[in-house]
Amino acid sequence: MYKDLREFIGLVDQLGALRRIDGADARFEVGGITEVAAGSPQCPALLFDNIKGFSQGFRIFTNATTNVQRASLALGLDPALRPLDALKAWMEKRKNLRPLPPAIVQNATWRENSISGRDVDIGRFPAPIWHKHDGGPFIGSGSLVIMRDPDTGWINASIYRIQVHGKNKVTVQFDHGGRHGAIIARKYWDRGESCPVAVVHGEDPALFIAGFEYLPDGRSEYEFAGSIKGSPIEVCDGLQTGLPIPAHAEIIFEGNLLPMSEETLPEGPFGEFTGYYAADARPGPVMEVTAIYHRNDPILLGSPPMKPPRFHFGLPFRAATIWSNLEAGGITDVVGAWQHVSQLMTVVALRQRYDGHAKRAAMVAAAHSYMARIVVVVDDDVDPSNLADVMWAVATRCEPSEGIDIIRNAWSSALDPRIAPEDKAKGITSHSKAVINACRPFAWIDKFPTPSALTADEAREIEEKWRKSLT
Ligand SMILES: Cc1cc2nc3c(=O)[nH]c(=O)nc-3n(C[C@H](O)[C@H](O)[C@H](O)COP(=O)(O)O)c2cc1C
Ligand SMILES: [Mn+2]
Repeated sequence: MYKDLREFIGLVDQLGALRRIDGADARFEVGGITEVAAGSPQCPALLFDNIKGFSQGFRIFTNATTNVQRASLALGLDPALRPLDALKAWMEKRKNLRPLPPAIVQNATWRENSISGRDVDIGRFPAPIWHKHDGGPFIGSGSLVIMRDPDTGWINASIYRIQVHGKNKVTVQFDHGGRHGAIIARKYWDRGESCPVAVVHGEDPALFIAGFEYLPDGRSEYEFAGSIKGSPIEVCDGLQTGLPIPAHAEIIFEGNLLPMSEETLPEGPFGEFTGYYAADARPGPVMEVTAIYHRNDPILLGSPPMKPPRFHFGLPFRAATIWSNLEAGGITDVVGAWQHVSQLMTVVALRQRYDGHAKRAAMVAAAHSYMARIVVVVDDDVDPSNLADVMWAVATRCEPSEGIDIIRNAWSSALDPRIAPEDKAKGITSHSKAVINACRPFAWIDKFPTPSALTADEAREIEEKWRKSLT
């Protein structure tokens, strides 16, 4: 398995999935090229160099894990797996992961260059303005924020976006007060102290994935990433904060997150994963950067949110969690789960065994579908990862007057573009979910017209046998 981001980029190149882009402008162009590439059928990963106005070698890597192949690669799975098989493999692997603590090492590659005090200048690094109405450059779009709980010593390492506000100031954005980073920072602030923090840019892709996972309080993303890789993440203490920092990461900021009662700066707006700007600029917590370290020719891992279906991860990781939840809840015969529209639509496929089986699964899936207004259940002959197949089932097996239920006041967020401004102002962040039963009606399942197309297995057999003629 890859050791760090550089080795991962090497593997992507070997797969023929890397494109090198020279001379792009960090203002809109890096973001624009990333968006176009992410929406193209090949969906290549991109390595930007000679970025306008920045030193040669100061690079940005985007679309790291935006398709199934590279998301699988990052998880240590066979990149040739088909979408649903890859998600199933991840679901099974994730179930058996045991936390693997990081290993402390004495030397970090980011020590190659150290800058501190007055010499700190974030402006040397190519922070893109990703979309045209963004409030400024965001150096952290897929970067990790490291903090230590002052009571327990627990290390949290998650992804929160980082906006640049000057030579030595950035803001860190917590979507809500329940984010682990927000909980930890508040503990320091309530004592009238600043919160020591490190921002890790250009991290190992396993850490990028771990930083997105919902882990329980007290569990470290480092341990999760180590277990994905089957070997501990190597960390080295930050010189100023003493925080453990991944030794092979590319660029590190160390500093303090100031109490919001002391200072805030306008954070955002920032184009979101829904494909909209959810909010205007709001006061955000400020990190004073006291030291920067970086590898020679550093690479920033950029992961801007983009209009769906483009998403940070080509495998819908949260659908894997829903699939596990269904199994853990005793719902048998689930053959697949998937999310489309960048998590805004959930699909479960199952082999119906009894009346009510499909709705039982749908309700569990709906309960766990963050921000998704649409939840669909399909029979086991439908591939939930194939949106055309899913819509075929919806259009031919669901009688809307019988098969659609509305669940009100369900889980969404302040990022939801369809919550009315007056309601948002009142703090309303819930929405309704349409649960669509697109399974054949159980009562007359045997009389339902027989599908005319090949089964998935039959289609695969034909593909194997006739591959040469077909490609
Ligand atoms: C590329 C990317 C960017 C993200 N940006 C933010 C962000 O700016 N703010 C935020 O609160 N969550 C953001 N998230 C989601 C969190 O990283 C995710 O929910 C994580 O589980 C939170 O970790 P925590 O439970 O340790 O707080 C982002 C996720 C990804 C993959
Ligand atoms: Mn966490």
